[in-house]
Amino acid sequence: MRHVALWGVLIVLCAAVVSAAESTVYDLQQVKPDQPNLAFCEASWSATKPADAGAMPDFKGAQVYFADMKLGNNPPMLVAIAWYRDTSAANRPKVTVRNANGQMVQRPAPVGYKPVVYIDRNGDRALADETPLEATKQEIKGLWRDGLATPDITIPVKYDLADGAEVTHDYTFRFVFPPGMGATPFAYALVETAWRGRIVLGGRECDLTLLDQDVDARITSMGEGRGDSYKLQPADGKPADDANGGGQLTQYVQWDGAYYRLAVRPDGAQVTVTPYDGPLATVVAVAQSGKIQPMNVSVLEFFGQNTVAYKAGNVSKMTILPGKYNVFYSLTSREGKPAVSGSFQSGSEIEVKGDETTVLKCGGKLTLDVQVNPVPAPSVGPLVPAAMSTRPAGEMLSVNITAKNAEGYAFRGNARPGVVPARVELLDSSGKVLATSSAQYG
Ligand SMILES: [Ca+2]
Ligand SMILES: [Ca+2]
Repeated sequence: MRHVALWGVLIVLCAAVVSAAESTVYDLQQVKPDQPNLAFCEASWSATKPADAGAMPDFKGAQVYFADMKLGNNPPMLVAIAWYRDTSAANRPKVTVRNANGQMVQRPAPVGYKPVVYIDRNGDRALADETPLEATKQEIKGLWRDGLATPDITIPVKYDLADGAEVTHDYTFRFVFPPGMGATPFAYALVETAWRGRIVLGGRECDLTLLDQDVDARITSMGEGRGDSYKLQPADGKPADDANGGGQLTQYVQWDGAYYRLAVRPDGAQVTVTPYDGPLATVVAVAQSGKIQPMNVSVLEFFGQNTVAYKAGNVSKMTILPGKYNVFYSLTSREGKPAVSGSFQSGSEIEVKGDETTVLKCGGKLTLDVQVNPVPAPSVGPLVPAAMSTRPAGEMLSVNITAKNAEGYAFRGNARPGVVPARVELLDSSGKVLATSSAQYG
């Protein structure tokens, strides 16, 4: 009996040692992103000055929006963007619009704006004492030639870590204003601070980069909030099998077909990697459908709160973490003739369970729901050319075609050269065809 008891203790000890050894902590370093990291500033912008704000500059009739930006554990930092109208031709941004003949042409926006940013760097809630940061024309390679941007802004950011320690990092970003952007109650930033380090996943070295996508100077994954983003690049340059090389940061990432938990310290300077060894769910993908057979599932992608799983090639089977997912998949003809392809996404979440097999039927007969609605006059937004804002409401129509198969998967769009398509025509009251569109499905 003594022996049995001793074995029990030894087994428990060994198990504790093994699972502790599985987690590896890596330090990451601050770097500048390789490509522009355009981020949407999640702060709430309001035209109302906060009640506790101190002395303000003379904004001279500009449209002003205020926000309290929260960076790391810093106290909220008061920021104002003052939009000054600017009608001088030289400063009006060029926008690309469609002319009456349907050609895309460049012309100056009707009104330009000169945004000026004020940041309460000394934390006294006053902006009159701060140096204004004027946005000037800047080409941002990979994004645009003609937008506006402030100079770089570097703010020391404090973090209270879970172990009681406190660290401070410099956080650098620029407010950026895409071409043609009008006075808007929101802001984009180009975040110049990223975190990078070499980690080992399944015996392979790769470089992990973490990017702040909501301009709060914290790195969080989906489930903890909106989710920042990551990139994984193998050090040997050989792409991994069945991996997400990047995207929205989730608790678990897929690499060479296995899953790893990435626990990122909120300041981004450290990550703990733990291989996932719990139960997996099996998904069998069956391409079934109508007139054109046989079909292959060529891409299968699962989007969940905890992970995103991806597989390309001839996908007939996949193992993924248990959970709820939206599914995206592509079908192609097995023989390649006629060239057939289609991309689809699930209309609702599916749930897959550990140690169980779920059969996913991709394809099937479709039912169509066609909705035509007048498009309201677009507001002048960052991605809507300013010249389009002069269109009256009702001049444009939107046509939404939703198609679902018997399994509830929604049709998104496809292309199939060589086959007579189903055709959708949009007619006015006199029967004149205003527009046509085609949709096909096999
Ligand atoms: Ca101040
Ligand atoms: Ca963030």
